[in-house]
Amino acid sequence: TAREAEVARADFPDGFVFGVATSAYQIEGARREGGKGDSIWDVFTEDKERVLDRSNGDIAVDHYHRYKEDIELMASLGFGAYRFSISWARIFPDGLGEKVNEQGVAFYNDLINFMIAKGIEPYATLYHWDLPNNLQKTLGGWISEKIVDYFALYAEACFANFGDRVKRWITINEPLQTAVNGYGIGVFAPGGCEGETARCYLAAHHQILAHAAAVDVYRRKFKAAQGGEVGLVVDCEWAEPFSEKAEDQIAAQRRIDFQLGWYLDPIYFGDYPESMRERLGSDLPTFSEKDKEFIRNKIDFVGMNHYTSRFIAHHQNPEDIYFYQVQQVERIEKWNTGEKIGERAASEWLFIVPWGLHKLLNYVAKKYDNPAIYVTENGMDEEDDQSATLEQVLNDTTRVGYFKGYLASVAQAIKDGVDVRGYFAWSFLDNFEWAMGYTKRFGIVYVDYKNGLSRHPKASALWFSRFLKGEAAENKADTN
Ligand code: GBH
Repeated sequence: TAREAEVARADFPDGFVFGVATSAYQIEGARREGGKGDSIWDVFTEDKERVLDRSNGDIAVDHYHRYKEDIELMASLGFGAYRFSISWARIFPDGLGEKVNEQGVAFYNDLINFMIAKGIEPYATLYHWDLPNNLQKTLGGWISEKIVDYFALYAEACFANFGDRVKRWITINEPLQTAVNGYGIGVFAPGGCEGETARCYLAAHHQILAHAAAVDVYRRKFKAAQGGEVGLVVDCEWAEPFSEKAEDQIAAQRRIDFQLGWYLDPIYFGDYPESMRERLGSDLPTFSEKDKEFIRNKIDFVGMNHYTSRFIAHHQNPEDIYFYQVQQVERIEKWNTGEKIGERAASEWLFIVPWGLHKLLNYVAKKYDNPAIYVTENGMDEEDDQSATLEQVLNDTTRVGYFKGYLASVAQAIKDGVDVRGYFAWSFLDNFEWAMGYTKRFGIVYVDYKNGLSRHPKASALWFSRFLKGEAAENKADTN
C-alpha cells in the first residue's frame, strides 16, 4: 500500500495559520433576505439545465441563519482562521456603489464579530464569482472596463466597514475561472459572453485592473490606519512534463503561464507571459504604460488555490476545447509507463497528487522572488452517495490521507525556504459545488440535506482537530 506522509503541527513554524474556507454563494442561501440583490449565479441557476442536479444556492446550507453554530464548530475543532467571502450584492444590491445596504453590512459585522469572539481570524474575499446581476445586465459585467471603478467602490466600502477588524483581504478568487469558465466556455455564470470566445480575455484583463484598483484604494486610504494586507487568489494545477523531451518541458511551462502567469506576471513583471502573446496575438488585451505602472507590485501576498496535477505534453493541435488548442497542450492522466498520476477523487478533474503542491510552491517562490504565500484552498470531494449510512459517509479516510499528504508537501516547501504563511482546507462544509450542484461533497463537515441541513464532522475534521492540538500519534508514517 501507499506510504502515508508523516506530518505534525510541529513541522510548521509558530504563527503558521490553519483555517478553513468557504464562499458566500455556496453556503449562505437567504437569496432574497436582508435586502440582497440578485447575483449572476442567482440568475444563471434559474435555468435548471445549468446545474447537474437542477439545484441552486437559494437556500444552500443556510449559513446565513446558522453562522453561529458553524463558527462555534470551527472554533471547537481548533481552527485559527476562516476564509469566507462577502456577497457584493448584499453590500450593493445593484452593484452601483452609491449607498450601502445596511442589513448586508450588519450581517457581515455580526459574522466577523462572532468569529473574533471565538478566537478565529477573518480572511475576507471580496469576490468569489457572485457579481451583482445588474452590473452584468447593464454593462456586460467583467467584459466592460467600467467594472473596474465599481469594484473599487465596493472594495472601499468593505475596507471602511470591516477593515478595523479584518486584516487579511483577498480581492478576487480565481480570476482564471471567471474568465475561462464564466465568460469563455460558459459553464459558470454568466454563461459565456456575446461574440467571440476570445472576448473572455477582456474579463481577465479587467479583473487584474480591478484587483490593482482595490489594492490602490487600500494603500492610499486604509493601510496606515488599519495595517492589513491585500492579496489575490489564483488557482493553478501543477503541470508535470510528460517526458524529458524539450517540447514537453516547454509545454508544461506554457500550461502554467496560461493559468498562473496570466495573472501574476502582469502584477509582478508588468505584462502577460510571452507564450500567451505569441499564441493569442491581438486577442490578448494590452496594458498601457500607465496601466503597467499602476498594477506593478500591487499585491501583499499570493493566495494559492490548488487541488490537483496533470502530465502535460506538447501537441500542435489537440482534440480538446478551444482553451487547450490555443495553448497547444495535451492533458494526460497517466505517465508514459501507464502509471496513473494519482487516484481520482469524485470530480473528473481531481487527481490526488500531493507532490504537485510542493513543486508548485517552489515554482512560485522562484519565479516571483519568494512572495508571502497562503494556500487559500486545498481539498478533495466525494460523490453524494444517497444509499450510504451516516456512519459510512462520515468515515472519509481518503480525505484524511489527502490532507496528510498535501500538508506534508507544504511543510517540505517551507523547509526549502518557501514563505508559506497559512493553509486553508476547502471546504468547511459540504455545499453548492457550482455546476455540479450538491452532487459533490468537499466538506470536512457533512451536511445532511435530507435532515434539516444538520452538520456532522467527518473523520477528516476530527483528524484536523487532533493535528492542530499537536496530537501526533495518529500521524505516524504507515511504513507498509
Ligand atoms: C475552486 O476552484 C473554487 O474556488 C471553489 O469555489 C470550488 O468549490 C472548489 O474549487 C472545488 O471545485 O470540469 O469543466 O466543470 C478550483 C478550480 C475550476 C476546478 C473549475 C474545477 C471544473 C471545470 N476549479 N473546474 S469543469
